[in-house]
Amino acid sequence: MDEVIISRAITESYIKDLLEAMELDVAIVGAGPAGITAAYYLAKERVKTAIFEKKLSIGGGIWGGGMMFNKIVVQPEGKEILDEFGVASFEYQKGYWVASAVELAATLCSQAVKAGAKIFNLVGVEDVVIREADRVSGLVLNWSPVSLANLHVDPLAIRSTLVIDATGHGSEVCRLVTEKLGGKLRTPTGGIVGEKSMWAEIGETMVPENTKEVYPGLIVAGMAAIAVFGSPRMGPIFGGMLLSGKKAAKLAMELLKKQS
Ligand code: 48F
Repeated sequence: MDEVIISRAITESYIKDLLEAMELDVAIVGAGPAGITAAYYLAKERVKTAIFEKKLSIGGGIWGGGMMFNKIVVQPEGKEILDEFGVASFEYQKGYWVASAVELAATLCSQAVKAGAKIFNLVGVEDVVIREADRVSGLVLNWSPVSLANLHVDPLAIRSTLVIDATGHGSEVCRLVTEKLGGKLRTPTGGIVGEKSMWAEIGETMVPENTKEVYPGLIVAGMAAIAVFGSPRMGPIFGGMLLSGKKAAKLAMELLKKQS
């Protein structure tokens, strides 16, 4: 085996994927449960999609389950998605299904990639590209070690018809739009309302409900949608995240159809 051939194989195939990802239908920011589920449903329908994840690992808050007990709970609607992905679960009590956080994270990731989604880990989104009518039209990317080491390195950009903010509690893309552009989101205040304290029942209902196009070209999903619309957090019940990812994909496909 030749070291240089190994190195060429890695760099050439990575660059090929990156070049392909420079013009996307849907760019997803954040590889938590909402982002990966959205990528899976989009890729399954042959929509050109990629996820940019700033961390080394894929799966966001799934791995830690509840307070590092690596199990997660879903409600019956969420259980249907677990079944679709082939994630094992058991009914703990009527309406409460338990699954392994490790199996969920690994399976979501595997199924999304097999469906055709590209995942770029260690890549942080530090800004958006903006076009006429203040439409989000792409992402500004940099290696996350660049920001961790506080290095002065300019980013690169990709174009995308739609962007999904699936960055979790920080709702980072929406925050960029409000703070940098002074953009008005389609929320009651026009800004990020801010996540409320825990109420699992309401929080779970509101995750898919809040999954909307919140600014032209920008859909918000998962915990980011809770923060943006000011709903309560729900803790380690994950069905709402999966349903939100599925809804974000459906909404993106409807918007893409309208544009074509
Ligand atoms: O936090 P995260 O898992 O978001 P989610 O999909 O799911 C929320 C649940 O995990 C949990 C919960 C369930 O009840 O409350 O919190 O809404 O995943 C978000 C991912 O986005 C990445 C971050 O590292 C994480 O993996 N991320 C955040 N900001 C950026 C980013 C950024 N600027 N660029 C790239 N990735």
